[in-house]
Amino acid sequence: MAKEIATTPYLDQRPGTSGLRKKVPVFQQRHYVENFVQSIFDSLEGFEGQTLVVGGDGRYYNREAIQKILKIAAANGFGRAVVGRGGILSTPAVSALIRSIKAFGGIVLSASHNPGGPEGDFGIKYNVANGGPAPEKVTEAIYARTKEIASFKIEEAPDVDIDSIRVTQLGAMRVEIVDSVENYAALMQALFDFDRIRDAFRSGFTIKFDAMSAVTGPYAHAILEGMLGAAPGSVLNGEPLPDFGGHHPDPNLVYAKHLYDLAMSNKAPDLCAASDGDGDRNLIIGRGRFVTPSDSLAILAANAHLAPGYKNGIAGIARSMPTSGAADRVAAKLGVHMYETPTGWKFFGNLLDASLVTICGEESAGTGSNHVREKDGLWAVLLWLDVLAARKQSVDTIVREHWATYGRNYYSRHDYEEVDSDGANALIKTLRDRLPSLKGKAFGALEVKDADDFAYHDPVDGSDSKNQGLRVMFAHGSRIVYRLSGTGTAGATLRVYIERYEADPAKQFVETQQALSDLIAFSHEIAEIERFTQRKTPSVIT
Ligand code: VG1
Ligand code: CO
Repeated sequence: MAKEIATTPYLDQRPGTSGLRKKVPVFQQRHYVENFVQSIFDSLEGFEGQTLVVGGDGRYYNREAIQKILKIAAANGFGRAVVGRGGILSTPAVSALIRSIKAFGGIVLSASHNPGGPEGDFGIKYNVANGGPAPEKVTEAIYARTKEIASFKIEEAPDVDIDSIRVTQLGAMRVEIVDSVENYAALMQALFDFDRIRDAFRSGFTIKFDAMSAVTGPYAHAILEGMLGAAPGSVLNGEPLPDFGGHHPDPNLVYAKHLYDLAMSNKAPDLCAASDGDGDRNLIIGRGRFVTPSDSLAILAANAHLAPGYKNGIAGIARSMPTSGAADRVAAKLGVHMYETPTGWKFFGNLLDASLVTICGEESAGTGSNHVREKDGLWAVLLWLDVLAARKQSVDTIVREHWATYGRNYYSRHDYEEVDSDGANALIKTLRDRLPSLKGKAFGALEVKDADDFAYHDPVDGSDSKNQGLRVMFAHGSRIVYRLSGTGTAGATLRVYIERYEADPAKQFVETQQALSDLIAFSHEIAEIERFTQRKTPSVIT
C-alpha cells in the first residue's frame, strides 16, 4: 500500500557537475534519499505508467538506495522499473538501456571516481529520456523542490529480490530484474568489428584492463575475455566491491600507477586500459606510451571512420572547455564543426540529439559518442582496439604519427584537493576581478592575449551557462584555466589546466611537466595559489 509520509527539507541537496554527491553518512540521514528522490519525481511530468531504469556501480549503500527508489517510484505511479541484477549497471549501460527500451528516464547511483565504503562517497543522478544526465534547468528545479518538500510517497512492501533475473510486482508497478551486461554488449557489437578484434587477439595482441574493483568488471569479462577472446586474466580487479577494495577508482596516473608502471616495463602488453567507479571514464596506455585523454579524443575522432559504427564519418566534435585543443585541429582537417562546452557531460546531450556532433570528450578521461548520452569507458577501449586492429600499428606509432600531422598539445591538470572552501572561492573571485587587467600583461616571454570567464550559449535550446571557468590565454594556443570542482564532497578542489601547443616534430618528445614548466610557474603567480590555498604544490597531477 502506498503511504504519504511527512518530512522536512535538507538544504544541501543541490546537484553538482554530475548529480548529488555526498558522503555515505549524509545519505544515511533520515529521509535524505527519500526527499531527494521525491523531489526528482515532483520536478517531472508525464511519467504515470512509464518506465524507470535503476542501477548503480555497486558501491556501499547501492542496495539500500535502490529499495527506497523502487518503493517511491511505485507509490508515485511509475508503471515499470527495470533494474540491473544485483543493482549493477554502469553509467553508460543505464544510458543505453533507457534508450533501447524507450524508458521515461533513469536513476544512476554512483559517486563515480570517488572512493566508496561506509565513510566514502555516494551519489544519485537523474537521467532523462535521451539517456543523458538531466540538463541544468531540470537539476535546478529538483534543487528548488528539495528546499520545500513536505512529504514523500512510498509503497509499504517487503524489499524486492534484485538478485535473480525475473519479473515481480511492487504495488501497481512491475519490476524487471535484467542482466547488467547483455543490452550494452549488443550495442558494442553493433558499433565495432568484433571479428577483426578477435583476430588481433588470436594473433597475439595483449591487453590488461583494470576494472579497479568497480562496475566495469562484469562488462569487461563478458566482452573482452568472453566475446573477443582476450586471454583469461586480461581483466584485473574484475569483481565489483562495495568499497572498491579500499582504492580510489579513478583511472589516472596517480591511482592507476601500477598500470602505468606495467605499460612502461619490459612485460608491457600492447594495451593497458582502465575505467572508473561507474564505468564512464577510460585510461589508455600503450606499450611505452601514455595517451592523455585530450589526445585520445583527438586520435579517436581522426580514426573513428575505421570502425563500422562510424564508417560514414563524424558530424562534428564537442569537447569541454578545459580539454586541450588537440581535437580542434582534427575537426578543422575533417571540415566539421567543433563545439566547446562547460565541464560535465550534460552539456553534450543537446548537440548529440541535434546530430551536430558524433564524438565528445573531456580532459578528465571521458570520451563518448552518439551511441549513448554519457561518456563511456569500455566504448573508448573498444574503439582503440578496433583502430589498433585496423591500422595494425602500435599505440605509440599512432600517437607519434598524430602529433607529426597535427602538432602536439602538451597538457596537464594540477588538482589542489580538499582545500579550504573560503580560500578557494576567494581565489576565484580575486582572479575573476583581475581578468580585465591581465590582458596584454607579460609573463616571461609570454604575453596574455585574452582572459575571460567562460560562458556557454547552447545553440540548440538557447540556454546560457555562466561562470564556467577562468581562462588566461596566451599566443599559439597556450593557456591556463582555473575552475573549482563540482563533484567533490569535502572542502573545495581547485583544478588548474595547463596547455601549450608544439608544432615542431623535433620538440614533441619533452617530458610533459618539463615542457609546461614556465606555464606551471605562471599558474601559481597569476592566481596566487599559495596565498589562497596554503599549498605550494598540487595533490594530484594528471
Ligand atoms: C569532474 C570532471 C568532469 C566530469 C565530472 C564527472 O568534474 O572534471 O570533466 O564530467 O567529474 O565525471 P569536476 O566538477 O569535479 O571537475 V564522473 O566520471 O564523476 O561521472
Ligand atoms: Co565516472
